[in-house]
Amino acid sequence: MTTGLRRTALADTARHPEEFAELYRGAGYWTPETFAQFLPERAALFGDRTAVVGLDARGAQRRLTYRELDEAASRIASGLAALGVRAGDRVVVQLPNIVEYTEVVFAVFRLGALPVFALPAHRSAEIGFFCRFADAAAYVVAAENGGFDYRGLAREVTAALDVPPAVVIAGDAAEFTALDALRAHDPLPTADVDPESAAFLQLSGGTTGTPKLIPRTHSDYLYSVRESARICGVDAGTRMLVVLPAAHNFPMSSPGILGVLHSGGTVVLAPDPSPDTAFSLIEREAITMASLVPPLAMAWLSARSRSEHDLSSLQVLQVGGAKFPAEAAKRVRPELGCTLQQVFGMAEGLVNYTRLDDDEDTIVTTQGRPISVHDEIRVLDDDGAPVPAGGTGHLLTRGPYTIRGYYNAPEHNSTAFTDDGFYRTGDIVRVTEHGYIVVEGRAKDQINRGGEKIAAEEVENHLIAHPAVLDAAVVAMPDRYLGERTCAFVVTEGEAPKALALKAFLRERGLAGYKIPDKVHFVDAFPVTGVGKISRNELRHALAATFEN
Ligand code: AMP
Ligand code: DBH
Repeated sequence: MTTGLRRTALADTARHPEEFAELYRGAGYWTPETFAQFLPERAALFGDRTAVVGLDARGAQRRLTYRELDEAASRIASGLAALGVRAGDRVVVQLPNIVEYTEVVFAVFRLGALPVFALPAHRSAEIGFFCRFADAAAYVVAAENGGFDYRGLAREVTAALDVPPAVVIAGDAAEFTALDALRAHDPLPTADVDPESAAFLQLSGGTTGTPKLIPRTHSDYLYSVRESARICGVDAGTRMLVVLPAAHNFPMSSPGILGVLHSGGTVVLAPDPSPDTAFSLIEREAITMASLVPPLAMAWLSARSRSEHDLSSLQVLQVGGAKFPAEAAKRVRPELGCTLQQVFGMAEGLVNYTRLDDDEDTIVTTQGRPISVHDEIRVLDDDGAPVPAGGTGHLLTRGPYTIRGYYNAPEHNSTAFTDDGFYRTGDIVRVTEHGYIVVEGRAKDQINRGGEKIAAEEVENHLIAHPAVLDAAVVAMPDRYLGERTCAFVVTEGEAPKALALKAFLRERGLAGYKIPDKVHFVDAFPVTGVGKISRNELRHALAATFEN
C-alpha cells in the first residue's frame, strides 16, 4: 500500500514564534529529546524494571519490563512500516487500558508517525471523522472490550472512506491484520524526528460542531511531562494505577503514564474503573499514586468504609478533569489516608497542580498553580479588560507547552486564540494572592459530564439531522454525582418522536455514548426577542437557567 497520498505536511500552526521558541530552549525547557527515542532510552536506563502491568487484549495478565516493552514496540513499529506507515503519517489508536496500548503508542512514536488518541467510547461518528480529517494511514483497535465489538466499528468506518486506513486489531483480528502478526517483524532503528514538530494529535473536548485535534510537539509535551513528574514526586519507586482511559491527556501526561515511564516507575492498568477493582490492585501492586475524575473520587470515598483492602501504600490521589467540590476534597486525607492533589489541566496545554507540600486549605479549595513560571495567565472581563487582582474572569493562557493553534482549523483558531497567541480556555477563574487558580465556572458551550467534555453544537447538529426535529439546544443540567449531565431541548414538527427513539437515533448515527443527552425536553418553541431569534449563546443560557433555583 502506498501512503503517498497521505503525506500532507502538518500545518505550521504547531509552531511557536521563534522568539518564544528561543526563550523556551534557552530556559532548558525544550530539549532535543523526542518520543521516538523515549522508550529505547528508558530501556537502556531501566531495562529489567517492570514498566507495565495489566491485562492484554485476550484477558491474560501481563507484566512487561522496560526491555520487553521496547522490544515489542520496536517489532510492532516494523510491522506497521511494512503496512506502509511512514514518518509523519497519522495512526488512529483506539485501545482500552490493556498492555498493548503502551506497545502500540511507542511503536507509532518510534516510526516518527503521529498517534491520534481516540477514546474507547468513540463510535463511527468520531472515528470516521478522525480517520478522514487526519487522513489516517492506520487504525489500531482492540477486537472487543466492555461487550462492544470494535471490528464491526472498523468495518463501518473503513466502508465509508475513499482511502481507508490499514486496520490492525489487538486480539482476534477476523479479516483484519492482527497486531500479533506485526510482532514477527525484525526491529527497525528509531526514526530521526524534529523535536519541535508535532508528535501526536490529542483530542479536545471541543466547543464546536466538529471535534478539534491538538498537535503537541515532542519538545513542548516532554517538557510538561518531565516537570509534572518532578512536581508530583514521581521517581523509579512510583507505582501508578491508571483508572481513567489511558489515552486521555490527564492519565497520559499529568504526569501520567509518560511521566512514570520517563522516571523508571511502574504503570498498572486497571481494566475497569470500579472501586473494587482499584482497591484490589492498590493492595496487590502496592500502588503509590492514582488519578481520578471527581465522580470516581467520590465513589472511592463512599466505597472505602465498606472495604477491607489495605490502601496504606497510596501516597497521592490526583483529582481533576472537572471541579472537585471542597466538601469532598477535604475527606480525602482522613478517609483514604493519602495526600490529595488537585489537577486543572487541558489537552491544549496549561496544567495546574496543587503542590504535595501545600497547606490543607490550599489543597482543598484551589485547583493548583501552573507548572511553569513561563506559563502566562490572563484573567479578563467580558470586554477583554484585565480584572482587578483576585477578581473573577475569563482565563487565557500562553506558554512553553500550550498550543498556538488546532490542527488544520484556521477559522476556529482565529477566535480560539488572541492575535498575540493566548489560548482562550473558556474557563471562568480567579487567581488567589498566592497565584493559585480557583475554577468558578465556564463560558464555553460545553458540558463537563464528570470530566467527559461534550460540545453542545456537535450534539445539536446530530439532533437536527432527525427529520422531525426543527431545532435543538443542548445545555448542562446540574447533577449531584457527575457535576453536570446533558439536557437537550428539542423543538419538533409533526408527531414528536419519543425521547428514547431520539437517543437511539443518535446512537445509530454513531455518536459516542457519553454524548447522548441524559434528558430530552420537548418544547413548542425557543424564546425569541422582538427582532427575531436570539443567539444560540443566549438561548443556551436561558435554557440552562431553568435548572437554577
Ligand atoms: P479539554 O480542553 O477537552 O482537554 O478539557 C479541559 C477542560 O476541562 C478545562 O478547560 C476545564 O474546563 C476542565 N477542567 C479540567 N480540570 C479541571 C478542574 N480540576 N476543575 C475544573 N475544571 C477542570
Ligand atoms: O480535563 C482535562 O483535559 C485535563 C485534566 C487534568 C487534562 O488535560 C490534564 C490534567 O492534563
